[in-house]
Amino acid sequence: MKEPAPVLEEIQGTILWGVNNIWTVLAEGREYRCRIKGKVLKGREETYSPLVPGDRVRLSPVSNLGEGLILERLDRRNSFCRLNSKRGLVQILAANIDILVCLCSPLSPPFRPRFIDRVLVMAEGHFPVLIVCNKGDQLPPPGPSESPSPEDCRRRLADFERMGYPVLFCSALHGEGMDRLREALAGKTAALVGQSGVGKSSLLNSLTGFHLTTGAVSEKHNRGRHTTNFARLFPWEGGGLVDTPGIREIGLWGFPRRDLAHFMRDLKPFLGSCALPGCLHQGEPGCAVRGAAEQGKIHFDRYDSYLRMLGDGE
Ligand SMILES: Nc1nc2c(ncn2[C@@H]2O[C@H](COP(=O)(O)OP(=O)(O)OP(=O)(O)O)[C@@H](O)[C@H]2O)c(=O)[nH]1
Ligand SMILES: [Mg+2]
Ligand SMILES: [Zn+2]
Repeated sequence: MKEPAPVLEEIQGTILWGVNNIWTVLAEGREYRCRIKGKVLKGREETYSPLVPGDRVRLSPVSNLGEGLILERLDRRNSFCRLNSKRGLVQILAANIDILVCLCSPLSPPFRPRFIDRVLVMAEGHFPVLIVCNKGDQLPPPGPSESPSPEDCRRRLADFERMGYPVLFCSALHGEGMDRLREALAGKTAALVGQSGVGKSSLLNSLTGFHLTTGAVSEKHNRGRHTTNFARLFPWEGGGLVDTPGIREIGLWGFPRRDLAHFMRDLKPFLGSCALPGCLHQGEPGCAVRGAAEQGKIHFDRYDSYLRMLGDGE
């Protein structure tokens, strides 16, 4: 008589990455290649993908060969997401993170403070952000400079620091600043986000000694080539690092636009002082936020960034 198949017990694990609906899950010290049971998970239909790196799942091993079936996604503690307004879809890049590393570079690709503004808004109240300026070798030494752009990058990063966001300078290629970064991230689950070409994969390689593919910034357009095409969590130093694909735009999502100013730390101190209740700070009479921007108490670019984000809709 045939013996009944052993019943393998359900276990919990963490999604590392997924391609073509095959998910690699780390559970009890072992990697399982998994499909989703019934191919559907309860969840939001407007997102790109039912699971993302960092998601905790319940799975049932189906063999002793490291294969499994995902039965359920456990509730997320947090997630970093953006609206892809062209496609009208929400892209979640990572879930259950301890810290978000917003990576930028001074020259190639060019420094884009408005990108950072958007990352900070999406993170506010959910998890801390560490701003990392990679390619420090492209920065001239501090002080008067011939080229205004990298100097402006330093100044703007100092502004973010004054708002309470830690800023680190480093070079993934040359190794400067990497010890401090390692110290800041060890033991945590960190997601690295930024435009294509800022050096997310290079930074991960430098921290871990891995050999992820990196791609030269296009000389013609001075932008990255979208070398990394899916997000992946790498366990590291008792925590993990999530490498993500480069993002061109961050559409805001998940809160009413009238609350936007509450997600901008430098605007917040002025919010109670506008003359009109429900002021959206777009030029209403007696607006304390606009007044502060005109007096230089808020960087005018940040105020302008606010107006643009407000114009995103919803
Ligand atoms: N000069 C300089 N170049 C760097 C540094 N770090 C990375 N690069 C280069 O920048 C280019 C882009 O690096 P990647 O690591 O592929 O960038 P990425 O952010 O992962 O890009 P995507 O995967 O496209 O989002 C590569 O040619 C790297 O060698 C650095 O510290 N200094
Ligand atoms: Mg990459
Ligand atoms: Zn106002």
